[in-house]
Amino acid sequence: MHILPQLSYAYDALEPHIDAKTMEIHHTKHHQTYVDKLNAALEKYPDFQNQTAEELLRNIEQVPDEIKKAVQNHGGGHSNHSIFWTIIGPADPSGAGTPAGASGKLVEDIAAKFGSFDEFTKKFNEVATNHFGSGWAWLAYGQEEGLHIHALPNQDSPYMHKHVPIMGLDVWEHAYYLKYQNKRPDYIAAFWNVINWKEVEKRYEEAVK
Ligand code: MN3
Repeated sequence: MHILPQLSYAYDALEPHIDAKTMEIHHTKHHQTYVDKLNAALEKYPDFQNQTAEELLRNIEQVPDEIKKAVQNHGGGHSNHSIFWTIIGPADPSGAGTPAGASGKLVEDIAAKFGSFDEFTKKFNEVATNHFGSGWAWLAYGQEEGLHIHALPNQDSPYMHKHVPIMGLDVWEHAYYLKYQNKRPDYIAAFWNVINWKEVEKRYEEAVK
């Protein structure tokens, strides 16, 4: 049984950047629905019930055809949101969570790959802004291409493409519409204030091991 993970902070902890109501609905309604529909899809397939969402997605070609699309959508939704809640969080008052305060491999490799941290944020914002319709913008790691930025539609997971999601931004309207309405770029700009860089860095270090 897949279960909804708890957040390590309150729904209002990301105010004013992401509002409490959006956080609550996003977590308790949207994410819960992905969890429920993933469990429902796996009901008749006990052999697949003990795999994590990440394992199911990494080996999506082994998932039976009858439930492949459901696992892609709802397993992807469960995995993506589970990551998202950990890579955002309340701002660290010491500044240690900001990229400026980070001295690790991720910041160095971002600069090496994208030219500078500013170039990286610019590229990420462009990809997130220009993605048409629902989906996610990802900073992902692949063994061949290293760090890269790309958007994926709907709840498609980087794991399905043999990439490790390092940092992602949900650009479905449900992630921002209450506060930002049609102004997706304002939501994207606000996102940079709530990134938990320690967690992002940890994910990258795990990925490159
Ligand atoms: Mn969402």
